Amino acid sequence: MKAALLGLLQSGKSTILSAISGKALPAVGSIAIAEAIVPVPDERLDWLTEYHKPKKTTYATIDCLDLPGFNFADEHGRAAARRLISQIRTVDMLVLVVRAFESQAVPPYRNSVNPARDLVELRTELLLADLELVTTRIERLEKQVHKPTKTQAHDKAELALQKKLQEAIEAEKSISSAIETDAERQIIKSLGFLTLKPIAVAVNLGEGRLDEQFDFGDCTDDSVPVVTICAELEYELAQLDADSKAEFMADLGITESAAGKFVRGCYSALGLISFLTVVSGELRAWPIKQGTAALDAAGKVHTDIKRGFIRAETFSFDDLKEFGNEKALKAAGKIRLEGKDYIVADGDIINFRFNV
Ligand SMILES: Nc1nc2c(ncn2[C@@H]2O[C@H](COP(=O)(O)OP(=O)(O)OP(=O)(O)O)[C@@H](O)[C@H]2O)c(=O)[nH]1
Ligand SMILES: [Mg+2]
Repeated sequence: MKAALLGLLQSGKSTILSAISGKALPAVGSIAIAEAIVPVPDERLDWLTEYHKPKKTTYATIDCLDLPGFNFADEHGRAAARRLISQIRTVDMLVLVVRAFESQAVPPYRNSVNPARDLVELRTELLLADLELVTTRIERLEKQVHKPTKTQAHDKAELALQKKLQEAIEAEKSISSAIETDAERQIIKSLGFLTLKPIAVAVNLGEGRLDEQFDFGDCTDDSVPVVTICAELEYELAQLDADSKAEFMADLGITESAAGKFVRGCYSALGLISFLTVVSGELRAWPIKQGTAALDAAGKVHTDIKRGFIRAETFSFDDLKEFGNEKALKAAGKIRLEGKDYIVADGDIINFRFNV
């Protein structure tokens, strides 16, 4: 799973990513896209590690791209932003980082700190980048459809669809509102429209505003997860050893780590849940889309397991924790044998029975 962190200049993207991934901050003024792996905190895995004492525990991870900040205030900045944007069309989701912190040391974008305005500007620019892509495709397809190529039928279908998308954007509607069928969705899938990607918003609050909720009002819809992070503080906490960090967090009243909040936002935007396995001494969390059937979940673990799927021996983590051990679970009838169509639930611990 790949996410791109993007935002306006100096909103705190690199500080957040460093705090949650442990990777060093990029050099000041860096214009390259950096990459960091964020481990997905999971208290269930922590508990199960104590319980099973596995040889290895593998947490899920999110691969995060840290983009240099966008500056749409001048032409040079706009061109640089467009180039960067064109490089993230294959990511699974976007995390829009907006600045809400005040600081004498960091000059604010457009001369004032205004997270709602910044969010609107970012989303508008993403839409404009998509419009540019639509326009380029239309120009190309209009030339191409007259040629008797193998792809002519497909090209015609795409051209009609792109024109529909163009109309929607020009009427200030979303691209998704103009896509009516799965076939249409399939036609443009590989183009990676940014405004079709799930998004989460991370508000960088600054010190002293811990656990503050942030309300964007009308400028974002309710389905977009908004997480609040005090980037600099989290960055400082990340430099401490585990014990001191826990002590400081308790003193400051921080109940959830920045990584936890960040990942929760991403999982919610993507509609992900996790199931857990213990195979050959390895305890592992597997992220899947909500609504995934057992057979496809098996395929995540190994294609052989999917091919030879017999049954998914399943129980829930919560039940295991409540009953204390698997023997007690079995006695209570809490271990189920599920078939290939069973919809996997968050926190299911699954032992796939298979035969190849
Ligand atoms: N006071 C304060 N300063 C912060 C906070 N977060 C980031 N900063 C400072 O703001 C500046 C920019 O932070 P970065 O994390 O580099 O922001 P960025 O979005 O990656 O910046 P660009 O990649 O240049 O766009 C740095 O000087 C940080 O120390 C915060 O929560 N509080
Ligand atoms: Mg940066």
